[in-house]
Amino acid sequence: MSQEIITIERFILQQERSFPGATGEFTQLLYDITLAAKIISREVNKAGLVEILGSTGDKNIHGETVQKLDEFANRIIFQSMDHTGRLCIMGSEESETPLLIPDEYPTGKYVLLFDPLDGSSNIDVNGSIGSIFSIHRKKSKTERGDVSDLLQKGYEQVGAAYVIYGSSTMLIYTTGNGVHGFTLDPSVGEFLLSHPHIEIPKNGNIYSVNEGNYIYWDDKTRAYINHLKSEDNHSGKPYSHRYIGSMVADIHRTLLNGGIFMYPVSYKNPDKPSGKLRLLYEAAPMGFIISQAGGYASDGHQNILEIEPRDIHQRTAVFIGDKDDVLLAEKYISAEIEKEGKYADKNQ
Ligand code: AHM
Ligand code: MG
Repeated sequence: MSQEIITIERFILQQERSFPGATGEFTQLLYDITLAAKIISREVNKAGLVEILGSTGDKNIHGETVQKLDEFANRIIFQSMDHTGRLCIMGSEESETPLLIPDEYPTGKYVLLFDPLDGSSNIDVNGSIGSIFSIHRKKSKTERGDVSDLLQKGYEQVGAAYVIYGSSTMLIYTTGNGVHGFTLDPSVGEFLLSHPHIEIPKNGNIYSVNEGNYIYWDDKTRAYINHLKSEDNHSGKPYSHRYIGSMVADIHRTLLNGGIFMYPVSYKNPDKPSGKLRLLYEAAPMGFIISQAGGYASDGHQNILEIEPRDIHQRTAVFIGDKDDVLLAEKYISAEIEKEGKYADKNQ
């Protein structure tokens, strides 16, 4: 007997039924995200045809001005959500200031933060890219929301999702009740359940980091990464290294194969050491998803979901993946290993 086909709509509705008080608004919000994802996926798949259809700023064969894909994705997500009455405010990695719901539309009780097209430097080489979404409840008392609605801790998320535009387009989401994955069947234009109840495998031995930044890391970060590359780690053999340079794709692999993804603090500018990834649009939603799959997300010192955001574009260091790997990273970064006298690293 062939496997039952479950569309994302059916799955989300089934999940909603397990919450007796649910109004359906949240379900609709998730569904709005899937619609935006399908439209972006269609455009991303055309990116290789740029020679034929025209590059950014050009007029294409239809006489339309071709947009940068990240600007296009930003606009599509905003326009898919602004009029629905489900959101009170939005925030995007691409927009410096909060995105307000236009006056002519009603507002609702949810808040959406998103990175419309992450890893966009991969577009020109046909590499995988993604979109990331984080959903909170409205906190402020004002009708149209304010920045306090955006500045919520990762723990307060009620949902998070990412879409990977890879060899297939997949959507992975959590509402705090496990992590589920859907693959877009382009022939019917539907996301179909392909990965129910994803759990990050234990003891994967892959590490993912931009090692070109080695000279900008501190000794603790180097010591941890050297440990993974040594035979002293739990697996008894060096971890394999994989790095796409697209957070969604690197974390997607980590979710399915285990191991750890990192973007540590850089001391390139020693007066202003900094992580690269954005807390609200990247680290917190991916951290929520990985935690729901049995993994853990840290900035090297504390759970990413516990960080109190101060700025909507705040950056953070990221260590995310298998719980044991990330906890060990925390031990190195917080210098506990050093204190235990285990810091000497023969590979350094
Ligand atoms: P972006 O939001 O400008 O696309 O940058 C975020 C991306 C992540 O997807 C990826 O993990 C990281 O930047 C790669 O950075 P680097 O090229 O420094 O390794
Ligand atoms: Mg990004």
